[in-house]
Amino acid sequence: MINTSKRALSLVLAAGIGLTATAALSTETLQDVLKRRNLSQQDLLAAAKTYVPTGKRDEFVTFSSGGQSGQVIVYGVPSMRILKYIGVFTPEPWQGYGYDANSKAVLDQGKIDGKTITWGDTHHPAISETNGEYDGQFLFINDKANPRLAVIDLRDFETKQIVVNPIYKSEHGGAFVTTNTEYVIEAAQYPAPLENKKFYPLEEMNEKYRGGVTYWKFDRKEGRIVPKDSFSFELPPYWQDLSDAGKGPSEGWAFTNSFCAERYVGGIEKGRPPYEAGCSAKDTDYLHVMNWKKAAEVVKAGKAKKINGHNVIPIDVAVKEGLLFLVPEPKSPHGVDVTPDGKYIVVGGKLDTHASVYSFEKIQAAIKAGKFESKDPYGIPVIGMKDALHVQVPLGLGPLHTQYDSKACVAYTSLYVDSQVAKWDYCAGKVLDKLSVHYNIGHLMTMEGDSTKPAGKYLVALNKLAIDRFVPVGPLHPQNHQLIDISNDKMQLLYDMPLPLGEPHYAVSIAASKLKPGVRYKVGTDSRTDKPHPGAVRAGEERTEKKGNKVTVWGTLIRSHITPETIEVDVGDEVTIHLTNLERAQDETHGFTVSTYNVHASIEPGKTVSVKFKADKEGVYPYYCTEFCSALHLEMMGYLLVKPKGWKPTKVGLAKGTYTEADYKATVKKVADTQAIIDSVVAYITSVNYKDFPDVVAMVEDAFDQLGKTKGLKEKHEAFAAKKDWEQANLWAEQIWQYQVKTADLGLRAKTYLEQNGAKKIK
Ligand code: K7E
Ligand code: CUA
Repeated sequence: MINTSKRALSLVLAAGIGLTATAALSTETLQDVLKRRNLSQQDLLAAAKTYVPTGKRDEFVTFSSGGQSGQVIVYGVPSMRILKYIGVFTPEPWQGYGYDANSKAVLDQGKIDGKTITWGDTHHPAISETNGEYDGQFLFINDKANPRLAVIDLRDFETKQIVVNPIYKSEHGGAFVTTNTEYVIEAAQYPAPLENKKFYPLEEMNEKYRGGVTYWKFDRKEGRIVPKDSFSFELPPYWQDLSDAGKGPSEGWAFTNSFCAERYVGGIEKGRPPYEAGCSAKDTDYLHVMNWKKAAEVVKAGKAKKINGHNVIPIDVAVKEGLLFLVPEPKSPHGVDVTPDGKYIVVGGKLDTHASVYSFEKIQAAIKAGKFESKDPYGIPVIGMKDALHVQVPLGLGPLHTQYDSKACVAYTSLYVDSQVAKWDYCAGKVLDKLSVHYNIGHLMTMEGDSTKPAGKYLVALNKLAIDRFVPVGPLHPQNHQLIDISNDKMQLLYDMPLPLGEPHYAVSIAASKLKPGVRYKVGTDSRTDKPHPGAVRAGEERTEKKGNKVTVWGTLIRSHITPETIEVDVGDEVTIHLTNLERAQDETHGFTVSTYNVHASIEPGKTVSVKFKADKEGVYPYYCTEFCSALHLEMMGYLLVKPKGWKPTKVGLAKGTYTEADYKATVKKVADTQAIIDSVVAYITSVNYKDFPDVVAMVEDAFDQLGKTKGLKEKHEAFAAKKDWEQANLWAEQIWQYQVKTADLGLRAKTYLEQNGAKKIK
């Protein structure tokens, strides 16, 4: 114990002296390194474009779908350094997601027909927008396998809500937001009956199976989707795919492409050609053009019907009200992407070599003139392709998704079959450049490339296959995100980043300066509801109560102890432990687990979290803090004692340690010496303009908080010393030193920060 303490103090002191890196200066030149590592000038150029020096930060933050992991992956551009995995549809132990009661409540919103689903197939993240620009407030992401949509708050990067689509069985085309995030758009993929659990045979595909597009109403103030104010279009079974909302002149409208407008039903087992043949036989499918603003009014006017309690606009109502039109699009298309100015809609024809650029103006003119070439079998007016097209541009094989540059009229389209990115001009209709990627690119993404103000600079190719790009790790390869420089006329491939967590279909990037996440919660916050947690307590209010077989603990965490340190229950009790992290310093997270009870919580500064379990096994179970939070982190623990039925104590009093007066005096001296260090640090901090540095102010507050806890302890150890109880005297003095160490630790951190950030002397 004493040795550990000494080491802790020397650590603290070392930090104070401010040990600088004094490694011998390298005598190697840049040329030497290029030679030794077999790098070319071109490599060096690429490295210079991606390298973010130690201590510096990325210019953009990317939110990538985590594919089958059901999570979101956050990384920086251009460094491609992974910053976080956000637990969304799948439990994530580090964050306690699915292992504490509060986050479980979020995952439980995603139950379907009462069934817990612990994974998701995430495809498309979307950042909330204001006037068509990314505002950095919220992130949405879909689950294709189980038709669900999640809301992540970018104030703390936590999942707050999961909504289940009430009428679909799959959901590929989400999430896409309208220009002011009034709605989050989500399209079905595989047609199915819209009524829950209704069975119809495949022979009734055309009559009873339906597709659709859902508009989830988003309440920005609450930061939650409002299911009762949301609605869907009932659509023919055309396998609706991706969507994009109009902007500028096309605001109020949205576009959803589709494939398998053939409505084909495969049946290899019956000797019928498979879906792949029957779904791609015809030359065109349908782009769906929808007036969502007017649709919302139609729903308000009570013209929607309810299916499974959800507002659905029947096809005939949508046609009658002029909400829905079709335009042919070639051929088994995939992406649909509105240009930043909102004038054009670009569709990639997977099996066609062209990108088709539709003109919103022409579409509107045809609608106004009532100029339709036909009606589809469901009575939806079809606008002639020629009447809607601005231009078709031959790009290459397998065009899929399109993203935009900050330069006017410049677009980038992924060519899946060619494994290339095509840079082209959608106004003039010509190809500008092509770059090979590795291999089979799906989506691609430019910085803020979905918004009305793309930032250009970088493009990420989200490739489907990695094949030989990385050190082999078995038959399952990582995914490959390739970073490309698009700031010049010619694109340059810069960097390969393996992503080993699932297949991220799509990603979105935002300027890092637009994100303003907090570093601490208001003390006692349930981060999943953003409301005060009923189980929160302040220091000194900790308690344990037992009512019948229910034991509730109101506890706290602060460096380096958990209060309480003992929890006694009877076997079979239902245990709820509420824990509040009382820290205010940045990054002082504590974790909490109880041996073998499968609970875990991550409790960041200010947060309150509950864990619940049934103490169904008698015995002794240590609980402890799982984040290395301080020098005495390993001591941050306690015991859960699960007593057998009818147990009676057999021994009174805990074993005594052996301490002498000399031990006590040594500790008292140590306390005095440490106080001198603290005083010198305080003298430094208060001699400079520390109040101009909010991070330092928080550290200083926390430091004084820690020091404040020593109040009364001096009297306490002196009283025990007077009674010659050297153990209690020594340990209470030692406890003062514990608080001092934490104070000194914070103080020195503040001092270093001030020195490195140019604090100025004040008079
Ligand atoms: Cu093209 Cu799901 Cu957007 Cu995969 S999707 S690539
Ligand atoms: Cu708290 Cu480790």
